[in-house]
Order: sequence, then C-alpha cells, then structure tokens
Amino acid sequence: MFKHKSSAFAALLLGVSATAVSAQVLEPTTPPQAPNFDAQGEPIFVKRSDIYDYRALDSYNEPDFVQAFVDSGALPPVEERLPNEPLVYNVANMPDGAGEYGDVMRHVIGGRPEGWNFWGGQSQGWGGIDIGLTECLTRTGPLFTVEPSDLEPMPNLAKSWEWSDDGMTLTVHLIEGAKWSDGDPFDTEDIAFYWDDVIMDSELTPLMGASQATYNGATLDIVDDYTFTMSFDTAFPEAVLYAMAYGNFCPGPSHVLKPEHPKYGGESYESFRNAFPPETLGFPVMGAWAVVEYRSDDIVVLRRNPYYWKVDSEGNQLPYLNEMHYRLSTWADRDVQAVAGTGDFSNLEQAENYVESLRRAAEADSPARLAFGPRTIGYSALPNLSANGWGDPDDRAQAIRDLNRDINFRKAISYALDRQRLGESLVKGPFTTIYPGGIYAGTSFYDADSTVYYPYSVETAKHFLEEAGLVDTDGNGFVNHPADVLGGADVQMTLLAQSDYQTDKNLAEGFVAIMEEAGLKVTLNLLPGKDYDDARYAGRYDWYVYRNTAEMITVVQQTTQLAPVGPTTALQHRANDAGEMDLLPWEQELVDVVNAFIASRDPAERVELMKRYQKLHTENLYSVGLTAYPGALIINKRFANIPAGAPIFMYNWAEDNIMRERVYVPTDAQQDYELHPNTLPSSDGPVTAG
Ligand code: BQZ
Repeated sequence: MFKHKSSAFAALLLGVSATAVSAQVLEPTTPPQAPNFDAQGEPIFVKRSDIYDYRALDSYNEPDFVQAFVDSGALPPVEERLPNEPLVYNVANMPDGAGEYGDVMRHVIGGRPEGWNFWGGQSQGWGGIDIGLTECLTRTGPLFTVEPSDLEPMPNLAKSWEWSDDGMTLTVHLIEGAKWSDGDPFDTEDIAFYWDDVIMDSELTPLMGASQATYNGATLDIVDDYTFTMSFDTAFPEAVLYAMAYGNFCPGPSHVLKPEHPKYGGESYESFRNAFPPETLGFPVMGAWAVVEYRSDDIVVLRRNPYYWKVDSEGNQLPYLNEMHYRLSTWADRDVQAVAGTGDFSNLEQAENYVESLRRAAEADSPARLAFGPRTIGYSALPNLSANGWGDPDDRAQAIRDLNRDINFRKAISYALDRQRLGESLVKGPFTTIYPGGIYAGTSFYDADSTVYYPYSVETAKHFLEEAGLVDTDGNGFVNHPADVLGGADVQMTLLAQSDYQTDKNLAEGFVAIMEEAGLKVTLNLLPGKDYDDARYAGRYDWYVYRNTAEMITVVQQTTQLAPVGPTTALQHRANDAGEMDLLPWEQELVDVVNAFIASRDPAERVELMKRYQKLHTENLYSVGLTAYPGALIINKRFANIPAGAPIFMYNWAEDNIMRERVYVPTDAQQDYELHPNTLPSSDGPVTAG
C-alpha cells in the first residue's frame, strides 16, 4: 500500500519540473518560510531532577514471579540487587502515575542483529534494541521535556560530575553498587576497558563510530571503583557531556568482553567482534531487558533484567513491562503493524506512509495514537570532498571528487534541485519543506539570515556546470568532462543511498531524475543499512543521500560531526590511509568555528559562532539539503506514561525519549502477549523460578 513506481515517480518529477524551467541565472537567497504545521501536543517543561534523581528508599517491591526466584534462592533479595542509591523516577512526574507490572511492548524493526558486541562495531538491528540494551554515562532522549534553563545532559550511569577550577579536568562519579544483568558489579573496570581497550585501540571502532576525537581528545584516568577523570587541552569542553550519552560512552560488560579481546588472550580482533552472535542469550546488559530468544529473520525477545538499577519513588523496581519484542521485518511494516494494532510502536518517518497511517489512526476503532512532532526528519545529499585517496577512488571517482571540490559544481547540483517537487513526491500537503542544508529551521541555533539557499533553476544549474568546465560536447544530453579528463567522456556520478527505506530510495531516484534534466548523469548505488554505513564511513562513494542526525537539530550533540575537526569525525571528508586531511580553505574555517563553539561557555558567543557556521556551511554547500518534514509517534493506546509532545527524534529517538522503563499497561488493559511469562534471562535463555 505504500509502494512507489520509481519510473512513474521520476516521470512525475521530470514532467512537472520540465515546465518550470527559469530563463535567467538566479542569485542565492534565504530559504522560503516553511508551510505552517503545528505539532500535536507540546511537552510539559520540567527540571531534570523532577524526572528522576538518586536516593535510597525505605523498601522496594518487585513482580511476584521475581519474588519466587528470591524465595528459591536463585536470586538475592531485591535490596541487594539494587545500588545503594538507585536511580529513582519521581511518580509525580509520570503522566499516569506509578505503573503496574506486566505485558509487553511489541516493536517491529527493519534492521537485523549482527551480534551483541556494540563495542566491536556490531549493529543490533536498531529500532530501539541497542538503545535499550546499552545504557550510557549520561542521557539526552528525555531532554525534549526539560526547561531550557536546566538544559544539559541528564545523569544516568554517571550519577554526577564536576569540573576543576581551570576547566581542564572533569571528575565523573558512577552510580555505586549497580550490577550487570548477570549480577557482576558495574564499576570503573568497565570504564577502563571501554576507554583503554576500545576507544584507544585503533583496531576497534564501536557502533556509531566513537573515537578519542568524539571526547575532544581527552585522556582518562581511573581514581577508584566509582570515580574517574577526563583531562582536556581546552577549558570546559562541556559538549563532552553530550558525547557521553547514547551512541558514545556506553560501557560494555568487561567481565565477558575482556577474555575475547586479543590484548587479554583473545584469538583476534575479528574473533572479538564476532564473539557474541545473536544466538548468545542472556548477554549481560545494564539495560532494563536482556535477550532470551533470537529467531533469525523472525524475532528477538527480551525479558526484564532483575538487577535493573532504577525504581519508581514508591519503591517499585523498574521496568514495569516484563517483556520486549523486536519483530524482524521492514521499516515500512513497522508503520503498518503499529496502525493495525499487531505492533505497538513506530516512528512514522517515511512520508509516503503518512496519508494511510493518518487515515487509519483517525478511525474510531483505531488501536493506536498518532501524534506529529516538529520537523526534525531531514535529508541531505553529501559530496565526497576528499581528493587525497580516502576510499581508494578509481580514475572516474577521482574526477568526480575533483569536481566536488569546485563550488561551481556544488552550486550546479543545488540549483538543479526542485526541492518543492522532491518533497511533494513523498507526500502532498503541509508536511515537507524546502531544506537548503545545515542547521534545521525552528531549532535553537538556526538563523534564517545566515542560511544561503540556491533556489531551483535549471538554467542557472547549467550555467554553473559550464563554470565547472562541463558542457555536452557530444550532444547526447549529458555533460562531458573536459578533453584532458577521462578523454572528455560523459561525467558519470554515483549516488549511494540506503535501500532499507522507501523514502531514501524515492529521494535518491528523484535526485537522479532531476540531475538528468540538468544534463548530469547520475547512477544509483542502493545498499542495505550496514553495507551503506560501511561504504560511507570508508569513503566509497561520490555523493550519498543521508538522513540527518542530532547535530543538525540540537548542535550540542555530535558537535564534532559538524566539521572535519578530526580525521574521522566528518560525514563527507575523512583522512586517507596515511592520516592526511586535504581540507579546503572554507572547511578549515568550519573546523575553527566548531572548535571555538566547543570551547566556548558564553551563550551569546555560541549563537554567533553557529550563525557563522550556518553561513559557511550553506554558502559553500558543505552538504546539499533536500527536504525536511515532521515525524509522528505511533503508540498502541493501551500504554500509559507516554510523555506529552514526545518527538520521534530530537536529542535522540523516541525509544529513548519516552523512557520505556517507566511505560506500563494498566492491569485491566493488559494482553497475554508475553511469550515467556514468569521467566528471567540467563545464558541458557528464559528460566523460571526453582
Ligand atoms: C529509530 C532508530 C532507533 C541509524 C536507524 C537506522 C540505521 C542508522 C538510525 C528509527 C532506525 C529507525 O534508525 O529508522 O526510526 O527507530 O532506528 O535507533 O536508520 O540504519 O544507521 O543511525 O538510527
């Protein structure tokens, strides 16, 4: 029901666009006002400490079936399984109050688990699996509901931190007494392994690519079981606290990882990466649920972690939900199943599915709630800006990189883009808006006057192709290289895109069709998620279609991804095998501005620096924006404690934002969806008490 016929789709684009050719060379401008689209539901802004803090309570509760494990001696009492001062969610901040134990959240995802070794770079299939399994030092998802005056990362496994007077050292205090889901203590042994044997080991890159540059080149020292310091060469790099949240500083269970690491007797790095395949059950986690079942291409089932280190302020150990399902399907199917009620959750992010999803959700008997948030889903086309060998280009690819480094070529690409039509080809209506690239409109650091927009004009596009030395010398409708480049052959550009999402494919096909109209030959390279990620990280592409992440929304997250501040930080320009960067002058200016932003503690100065960044980024087309639109959260109506105005993506994805560990189903609405009732995770899979 959501399929696009690519030829019809391209014809739509070409047909309409062909009649819209302008007759003169257009000047750059500022972007048009986005069509009005009021997000449904606004967050209730609170302080971080209103949501949760850390303290000892007089007594604790647990589900009856878990009590049976204590009674049989299989588990210590709950008091001994919790930290001295657990993380306490304040019931007063819960939209529907303290929860009741039971039921399941049934996710549907388009990814596939490679294994549980996040630290070896393995993907767990996305869609909330890794967000739930690997908890991190700080947390950012719930920040959408935190008042601006209190906006900084929330504590999580790191309970508190303080800066030295000179701002060069950060001292971090871990929660004390927390345990992994197999009972092993969580402490600085895990921090030391993450830092010394993953981050600082050049043979390893954890999932989502954290490196020492992610933490501003820090050095790390262990102080005691629950304290460590990070030292910097610039004062108060406060952004590092965001780089300690999901995707970056999420320590692994060193007691099971270490023996597999080559430094400690493991066979090889390859064997380390593959040491915990998806069939490994009960892999130790700090998350609320641990893996009890994996069926390839079918489902991953998780059961509650009996050592989970969070409670509600009435003393109930969290989570309330006993089980999590991740049905291994497609991202489009996630929307279909959520609105149909056979799934419980979806981030409605593929605009092609909006109309049908809205229609179904509007029906009186609809099993799911659908709520749109702000326009935080945006796509860009990124040029490979390296000309010194990153990604090992052949002659054809090298010729494109040389063109990519010519502003005239990048301007031609931007002027050729009919962004209005591209967005409307995904979904008609007030959803999509023209997106020039850079920081998103409507976000804290956005400044329209600093945003340069090269508007749609085929005539102007052709003018700049000529300025780049490209003309159609053989009359076949496609521009040629100059005679001394590849013998004056047609320019052949490839566009890498992810094949797991219809939206990515449609945008990529639209881009190819539009470039053809301007006389530029582009061929598609569609790859599934992991292969797409591997190709773009390795620089094996000319251009690629990319769904932007947090740095274009909040700026304070993944800030080092905004420019090539390190050899492997930028999305579209990394170092070659010799570690050399061939930055263009304006790229060096981007680097200087981003580094100044990271080092600044002056809010007014930071605003000005981001205006400078936005001007540099959009004027030089560091990325070529395509379209932006709002996402919608689809959640089954039986769930309680879903925070008002939860965006599908802002500081993180909704799987983090809604705080699933405090979501529950009221007893009278609970369904018997549990596949392994009354069980707990173990290395042998789901086990019952006694
Ligand atoms: C959300 C998300 C939770 C990764 C992934 C996937 C990977 C990317 C990105 C999104 C999926 C869902 O996004 O599309 O709605 O559930 O998982 O992690 O696109 O291919 O590498 O960055 O988050």
